[in-house]
Parts: sequence; C-alpha cells; structure tokens
Amino acid sequence: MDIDTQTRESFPTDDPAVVTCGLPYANGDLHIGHLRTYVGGDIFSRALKRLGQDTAFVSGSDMHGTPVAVNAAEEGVTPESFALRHHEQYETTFPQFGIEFDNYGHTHDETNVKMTREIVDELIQAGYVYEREIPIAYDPAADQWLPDRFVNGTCPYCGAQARGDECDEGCGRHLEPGEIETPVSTITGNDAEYRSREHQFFAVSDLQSYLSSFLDRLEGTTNAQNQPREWVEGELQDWCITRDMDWGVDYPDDNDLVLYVWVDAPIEYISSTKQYAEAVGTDTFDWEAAWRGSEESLSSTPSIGDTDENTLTPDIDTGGEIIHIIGRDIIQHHTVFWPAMLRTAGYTEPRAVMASGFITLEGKGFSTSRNRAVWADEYLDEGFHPDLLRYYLATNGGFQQDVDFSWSRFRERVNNELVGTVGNFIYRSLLFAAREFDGTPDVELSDSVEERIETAIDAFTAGINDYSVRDIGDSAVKLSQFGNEYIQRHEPWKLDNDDPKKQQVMRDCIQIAKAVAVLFEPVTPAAAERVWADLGESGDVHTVGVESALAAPPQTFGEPTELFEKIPEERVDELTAKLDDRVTEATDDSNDDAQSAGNAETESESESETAKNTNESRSESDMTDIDPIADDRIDFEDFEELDLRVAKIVETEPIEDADKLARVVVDVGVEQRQLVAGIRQLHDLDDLIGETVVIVANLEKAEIFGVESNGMLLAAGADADLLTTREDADPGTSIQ
Ligand code: B3M
Ligand code: ZN
Repeated sequence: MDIDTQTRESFPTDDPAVVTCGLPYANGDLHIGHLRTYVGGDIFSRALKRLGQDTAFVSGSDMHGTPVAVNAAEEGVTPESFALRHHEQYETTFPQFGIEFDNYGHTHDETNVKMTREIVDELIQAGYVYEREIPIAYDPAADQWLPDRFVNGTCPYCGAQARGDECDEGCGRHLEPGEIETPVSTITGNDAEYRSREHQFFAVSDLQSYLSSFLDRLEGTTNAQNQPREWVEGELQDWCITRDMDWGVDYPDDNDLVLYVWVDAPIEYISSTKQYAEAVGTDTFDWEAAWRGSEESLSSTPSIGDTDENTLTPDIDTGGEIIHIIGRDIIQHHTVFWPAMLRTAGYTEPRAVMASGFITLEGKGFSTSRNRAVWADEYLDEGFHPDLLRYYLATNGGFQQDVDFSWSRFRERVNNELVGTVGNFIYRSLLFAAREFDGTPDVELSDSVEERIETAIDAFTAGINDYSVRDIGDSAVKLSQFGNEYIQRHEPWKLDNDDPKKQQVMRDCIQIAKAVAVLFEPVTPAAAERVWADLGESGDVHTVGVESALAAPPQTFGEPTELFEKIPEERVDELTAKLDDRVTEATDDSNDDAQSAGNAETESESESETAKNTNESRSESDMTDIDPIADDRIDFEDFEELDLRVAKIVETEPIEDADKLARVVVDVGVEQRQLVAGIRQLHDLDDLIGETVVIVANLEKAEIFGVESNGMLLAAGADADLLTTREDADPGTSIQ
C-alpha cells in the first residue's frame, strides 16, 4: 500500500495509546493559562478510555535546562532543589483540577536518565551523532559559557529580540547555539563574545525525506501538520544536542557537557509510560508494545550508511497510538527533532500532535512577573469548582484557536451553558422522575431517543477522531439541549402518572441524563460522578464505556442535588477589581517570564500588545449589545448587485508593517484572487490554507499598505469569524 495514501484506523484501535502533555518546566507557579493543554490532554485521554481504547495518560516535570537553572540561580538555590519543589507542587495541583495522569514523573528521575542514555547511545551507534566546532557565546567577566537563556540577542531570521535557543517574540524558530546575533549575557548584562568550542550534533538533515513523509502521515491539529513543512522541506539543519552546563543528563564520556534539555525532556514521555506499566504491570499496560511495537519493526532502525534510510517505509501499524498534546510554541520540537530521534533509535513515531493556541487574560497576555494571572490555587481558593474551568478552557474555541479568559465570559458560559442547559436538564428530569415515579418508569426507551443518543455517541467519537476537544464536550451539551426541548415539548407535568406518555417521556429523559453523564465525564468528571450517584448507578462513571449511555438506568433513586451553581454578577466585579488592583500593585516588571509549560501563553511585552489589540475589540463586543437591525430596507436589485462567491484560501502571508493585515490568495474557480484582510491577529494564518470562505467578488479594487486587494473576505464580528459554507460548494459558486 502506498504509505502516503494509507490512513490510520479510527479510534478505538486494538493497539495501546499513549496520550502525553508537554512537560511543564519546574520553575514557577501554575496559573489557569498553563492548564489549557493539561485539561485538553486529560479530556482527550478520558474520552479515548470511554471509547474503550487502552490508554496511558502521562507527563512529568521538565527539571533541566536553562529555564530552571536561570530561575534557581536568581533564588540562590541549587537547580535540583528548586526544580523538585516545583515538581511536588505540580503533582498536587494537577489532580485538584481533575487532571489525572496515569503517571507523572520528572526528567531527573532514574528511569528517565537511564532511558535518555540508552536512546542517545542508539543515536550514536546508528552513526547519527558527530562532533563539530561552533561559536558559543561566552561571558568573559563571569568567565562562563552562555547556553540558551543565559544569552539574549537578535534573531538572525526575523530580527526580533530573542533569547538563546528560541525566537520567542518573533518568528518562533528554534535557534541553534551561535546563531543569535549581538549576544548579551543575562548574567552580567555585558556583551558576550563568541568562542569556538566542540559540540555534539544529531544529523537531523539526513532524515529529511523520512520527516517529510512523517508529516504526510501526521494527524492532529492543522497547525502542527503545516508549520513544520517549511523547516523540513527547507534547509533542514543538524541539531546541537549538548550544552556547557552542569545541570542536566551528562553526555556520555564527557564531563563538561550535558545533553540539551530538549533531548531528555520528550524521552520522559517514554519513561513515564514505562513507570506506569511497571506500577500496574505490563499485562495491564504494555509500554513496549506502545513505544516499540513488534520485534520486526525494530530491525528497520536506519543506520547512516544505508542508502535507503530515508525511504524505508515504516510499518505504521506497529507500535501504539502516540498522541502529543502541546502548546503551539513547541511544534518544531515535536514534529522535527523528536520524530527524528524516535526514528533513529527505533521507537514508534507520533500518530498525532495537537497544538493549542495562545491564551490571554481579559484581553492581554498573562504575565507571571506582573502578577497578571489567575493562579491555579487562587481559582480554587475562590471556591470555584474545577469542572467549570475545565469546561471553559476546553470549549471556548477550537483547540488551536487563541482563547481569552475573562471573569465575565466565564460567568456567562457557566450560567448559560452549564447551569442553564446541562445542569437544568439533568436536575429537572431527575427531580421530577424521583418525585413522580421514585426513579425510572418501567417502560422501554423510545426509538427516536435511542437514535438521538446514538447520534451523540457518534459526535463524541468523531470529536476524538478529529482531535477536537471542543466537539467532544459539545456532544453532551447538545444532547442536554435536546433533552430540554424534549421535556418542554411533551410537558409531562401536565399528565397523570398512569398516562403511558408521561412514563415514556420520563423514561427517555432519564436515559438522556445518563447519556449526558457518560459523554460529559471527560470534560466535567466530578459532575458526572454526582449524576451517577444521584441515579443510583453502581460502578464507576470514570471507567464505563460509551455504550453504557444506552444501558437502562436504575429503577429507583431519590431526589438529586443541583449540579452547578450560578455565579452572581457581583462576583465578576469583585474578581475583576481584585485582578486589576494586583496588577497595579505589582512593581516587579522584570522580564522573568517564568515558564511556558508547553502551553502557549502570551507573556512578553510585544505579545501582550498583540493580544491587547485583538482582544480589546473582543471585550468591547462582549459588553455592548448587538447592533440594532437597520430600519432602512434595500430592494432585491440592490442585493443582486453584490457578486458573492464561494472561494478557497490557497495562500496567506502577513503584510509587513501592518499588524492586523494579511495578504490572502483565494481560488474562485475561474481564477485566483489576491485580497487584503484584517485577520492576522485573529487566526493562525497557516491554519487557514484550504478553508472555504465567502468573498464579495465585485468590490472595487483597493490598495492597502501597498498591496492590491481585489475583493473582500466576509467575516462575522470582532473575532473575524470567517463565513463558510455548510456543505462543500465548489470555489466560484455564486451565493444567492
Ligand atoms: N518544558 C516547556 C516549553 O518549552 C517544555 C516542554 C517540554 S515537552 C517535552 O513550553
Ligand atoms: Zn525570529
């Protein structure tokens, strides 16, 4: 079979799955922005388990590297004690938000140090590691080499201010040692100088065609599939895998060098799975079947002399289903370096990478240094249930879309959706059934409701196969909406208890409530547990399969408790004021950006500004009422003058010097058109390729920022929600 056209079997498969979350650097407190990818990972793993997929959900703390070393040095403690303290804190915090890793280890533990050594040895033995002399930044005053975050300077690719190993405020590229221009030491603030030094390199460039075919196979979010293309298909560089530091995993036979943190960090995904398997027994979870597959697949490990090392067709059906859930700032590490290592060392390649968008707080970037954050502990201390935040983070936008957190939006979604839709339906149904029938009436489930529940199960399953956390959550909310309409339409409270119609309606409603509990368990696990108990169900809602959504509920149960509580408006005012006061009070405006924890968050000044521009209009639109509909009417001829067409986006590019604008090329069937659209800060431009949109094709041409705009892209509201078609109308189709 041609590998490029081979599609993977849908979930659930017979192979073990490993769902991982990017490892948080053990270097600061967690705030709710950090939780986005962990909540997403937890939901995805729970959903897979509900589907019957054998799944391990693992992560760990990232203990090494300069992000930890720099912060520990500032505090005047050893990196080890500093990192361990934060590791212990994360171990406690995650479960408080219902984020239940099957194993949560750390990169400095024995399992990971050993596993890292083994894998690095494999890379060396395969002939993929070589030594090269390169310039390394050095601080003569401190008499010290300056790896990664110990040096700042200018990005050679985009000219933005960048730190040693990443262009965090500009193009987002990983930077190799020696690449940063005009280097400045973060230890003394002096200019650094470049000195020559031998380092070890991993020959990633030799795996170019493998990586290119890997990207063809990769599933997950489109940002993770598309962004790495230019890196892999452009001039792929080899990767320096050693650093001049004491803190880290030693490079074999060299006392001065440790491995770059990005070598041992992803290996923790394997180590953590191994620890889980060792704790529960390999009969329960076979970590080697997941990460190494069958013996035969191991023999396909390439070695550098192989003429066909790049074209070897890996049998993608061996090994398990590896799914990485990360922030979008670390896509390159997970789609280039990491699969290159796995491939060379003979481990299973990732099946999917899901990369989340940025998160802002009331329209601006989170800033740990400015105390512009809602801290994880603080959220809980305010008395909010973790399920509420889980729901908000998971369903407030697509996973790869940027999400803004504001207390007012939080209240709105909790009150309208969790209380008004889900909680309301479940409570009213259970209460009425308990009062009228002491439980579930003894009749068969109606066919139409059975079908509606099956549709919800299908939507839940499709959400998993589309890697859409939001769709997973929506399946239960939509089912609750249906339930509310159903009970309202049939008005069972107007009927007598011996009326078969009343019995039928309540039998159906209780089944719907039970199905909602099963399908909503991944998003709101504690609430699902409550419904389960209220229904008098035996067994554990956290281990049942989706099919139990259709199993008959118990015949007797008592009155339920309310599931979610409304948040009063005063709470929003109070919490917003508290946040504002704290930001004003925070005098520390140093640039310690703490951690990014694998969760893209906007932290730096320039990013905050970007986020601000984007979201100011967003919060305005939240506050103002919807515009009144115009009284003046246009006649049909006026409308007909508009030539509205379906189009497909084929190319996008930011417009220089215009923060908000992008050049967009669309296919309108008969030709390609260039448009200028104000969508740059609201969408990930790469993600838009292939999207179906609607344009005004006969708008007069305009020149915007020196670029010709030949038509107009239609979008809704301040969020520039792009208009699209429901089915798949071809480009060029007229809209009437
Ligand atoms: N510790 C956090 C980050 O760069 C980093 C993730 C490692 S995942 C293997 O966002
Ligand atoms: Zn850059």
